[in-house]
Amino acid sequence: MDFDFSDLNSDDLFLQMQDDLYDGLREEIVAQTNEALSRGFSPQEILDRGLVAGMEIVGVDFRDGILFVPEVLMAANAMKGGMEILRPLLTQTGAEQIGKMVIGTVKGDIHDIGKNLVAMMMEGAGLEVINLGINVDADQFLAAIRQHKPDILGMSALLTTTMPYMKVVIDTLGEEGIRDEIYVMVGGAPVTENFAKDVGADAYGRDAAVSVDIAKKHLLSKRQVKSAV
Ligand code: B1M
Repeated sequence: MDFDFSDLNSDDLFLQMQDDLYDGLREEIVAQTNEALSRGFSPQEILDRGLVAGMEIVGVDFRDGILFVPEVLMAANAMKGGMEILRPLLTQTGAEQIGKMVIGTVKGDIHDIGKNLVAMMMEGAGLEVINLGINVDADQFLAAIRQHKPDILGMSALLTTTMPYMKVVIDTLGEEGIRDEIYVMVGGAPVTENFAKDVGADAYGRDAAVSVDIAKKHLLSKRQVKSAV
C-alpha cells in the first residue's frame, strides 16, 4: 500500500505515528519511519518522538484497562516494524569493537522491545552483542557467559514479578565463582537504581542511551586498568 504523509508537518507526523502505533498499524509505522528518516530526523529522535512516545500511551491505557493484550501485541508488532527500519542505522558502526555483552530478558518475562533496543544501540556503540532473547533462566545466562566470555551481562525485566529473578542470576554467578569477572547491568521499566544496588548489580541502565554510556565508561576503565598492569 502507498502512503503519503508529505502534507503533514513534522510535529503532526510524529503525532500520527503515536496514533498509528496505538492502533497497531505496522505498515503505516514503517512508512512514517521512512518518511521521518527522509526528512533528516535521527533514529533516536524518531524513537523518542514517535515509537517510544506511542508505546508510552499504550502502556497507560493497558494499565487502565482500556487496551487488552491482543491490542498491545499489535502495537508491539507495529513498533517492531519501525525498529526493523532503524536497526541497520542504530547498529552500524565504523568503530573498532570495544567489548562484548550478553543480554536477555529474565525468566518468566516475555517483554523484549526495550531489551532489543538496548542491544541494537550497544552494537551501534561497537559492542558485540549476544542476545539470548526472552524468558532466560540462570543456567542459560551462565552457559552463554562461559561460552562467549563477555565483559558485560545485561538483564531486562518489565514485570515487578520477574525483576527479583535478576538476583537469582547474580547469586548464581557468585556461587559459580565468576561474579567478579563480569560487569552486571540491569534495566527495564520497574527497575530502579536502588533495586539494582539491592540485588548486587554493578549498574542500572535507565534507558538505552544511558546504558550505552555506562557500558562505554566501564569498558574504557577496564582497558585503562589492563594497560596500567
Ligand atoms: Co506488558 N506489561 N504484560 N506486554 N507491557 C507492562 C510492562 C505493564 C507496565 C503495563 C501496565 O500495566 N501499564 C505491566 C507490568 C505491571 C507490573 O509488573 N508492574 C504489564 C503486564 C501486567 C503484562 C502482562 C502480565 C499482562 C497480562 O497477561 N495480563 C503480560 C506479561 C507477559 C510476560 O512477560 N510473562 C504482558 C504482556 C505484554 C505483551 C506480550 C502484550 C507486550 C510485550 C510484547 C513484546 O515485548 N514483544 C506488552 C507490552 C508491549 C507492554 C508495555 C505496554 C510496553 C513495554 C515496551 O515495549 N515499552 C508495558 C507498559 C510500559 O512499560 N509502560 C507493559 C517500550 C520500550 C522501549 O521501553 O521496555 O521500558 P522499555 O525499555 C526501555 C528501558 O526500560 C530500558 O531501556 C529501554 C529503551 O530505552 N531497558 C533496559 C529495558 N531493558 C533494559 C535492559 C538493560 C538496560 C536498560 O540492560 C542493561
